[in-house]
This record gives sequence, structure tokens and C-alpha cells, in this order.
Amino acid sequence: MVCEEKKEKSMEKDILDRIEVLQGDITCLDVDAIVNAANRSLLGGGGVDGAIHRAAGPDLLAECRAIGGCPTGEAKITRGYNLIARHVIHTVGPVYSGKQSDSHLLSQCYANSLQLAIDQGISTIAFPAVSCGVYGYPMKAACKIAVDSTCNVLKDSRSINRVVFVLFSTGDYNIYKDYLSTIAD
Ligand code: AR6
Repeated sequence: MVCEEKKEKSMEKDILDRIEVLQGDITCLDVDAIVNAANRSLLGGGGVDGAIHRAAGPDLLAECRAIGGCPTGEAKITRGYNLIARHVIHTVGPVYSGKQSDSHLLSQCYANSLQLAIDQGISTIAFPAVSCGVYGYPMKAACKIAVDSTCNVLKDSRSINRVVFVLFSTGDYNIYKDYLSTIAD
């Protein structure tokens, strides 16, 4: 019994060691893939989507146009063009409505983005706080979903060795830091 508990604890540490939280601009990250909080058209927009398209250049929009859109909760991959990141994984978060389906869809964004990364041999990936801007998802609830879904994937896959959560504001950064320290205890 004691041995089993120890085993479970060390597995958790192995997962948390692969997770990092940074404050800043996701477009500056040197990772295999940055995740875009896109809309279903994949044709660009404001917030992090606008920043990623500006930094990547017009070829990103051309590739997105050819994909033809993405349903909420799913993910599509493109090249990174002028970004430092080699790829962009575009996912579409739910518009926050307060319904139970929101959390499932947001969790799917993280799980499907990570699965796509695994399928493509990507080992380092950075996420913004999907749905937490224009789409209105409360940051604390979204942080828990982001971290829990990510841990769930990392538990079963060793191919991803670095997941970075990138937050724009100090307040949002602290929410992630606090939640991660809670689950590490
Ligand atoms: N780096 C990191 N985080 C950022 C950056 C950046 N450069 N810019 C903004 N954020 P949002 P959503 C944070 O609105 O809520 C777009 O128009 C921001 O502070 O970008 O999923 C799309 O086209 C917030 O915490 O995405 C869709 O129509 C988080 O990123 C719609 O917005 C997400 O905010 C998607 O809305």
C-alpha cells in the first residue's frame, strides 16, 4: 500500500516536471508548436490569434484558408512560417455560457491539441489561456481544466517533454502558479 502511494506520487512529479508557466507573449516562444486560440473559421481575429497571424505573416492565413475551418474543441496544425515556433496548432475554445458543455469542450481543446502534437512527433508545446479573453471563460476554472487535461495526457505519453502555459498578465500567471503548487502538494 505504501509502495503504491509512493509510485503514484513519483509519477505525478514526473508529469509536473514537464509543465512550466511563463508570463509574456506566446509568439516569442522557441518551441515546436504554439497553440492558437482561434475561431471556427480559422481566418484570424483579435487577441492571441491576431498576434500569432501578425508574427507568422500572410502565408499562415493562406494555409489556414485551405484547411476550411475547425469545429469547437478540435485542433488543426499548420507550419509556423515567420514564428520561432515550427508549427501552430489552432484550436477553437467554447464561448463561455455557464453550461456544463463548456468545460468538456475546453478540456477537448487541450486533449486534442496535445494528441495532434504527439501524432506529429512534437515534443515541446506552448498554450495560451484558450477561451479566457474574448470568449469570456473565467480564468480560475479554465486553468484547472487546462492543467488537469494536460496532466491526463502526459500521464499516458512520454513523447511530450515540455508544456508551457503562457499568460499575459501577472494575475493570470499567479492563478496558474497557485493551482500547480496545490496539485504538487
Ligand atoms: N500571448 C499570450 N497570451 C495572449 C496573447 C499573447 N500574445 N494575446 C492575448 N493573450 P483571446 P479567446 C491572452 O481573446 O478568448 C480571437 O479574436 C489573453 O489575455 O485571444 O479564446 C479569435 O479569433 C487571454 O487570456 O482568445 C476568436 O474569435 C487569452 O490569451 C476569439 O478571439 C485568450 O484570449 C477567441 O477568444
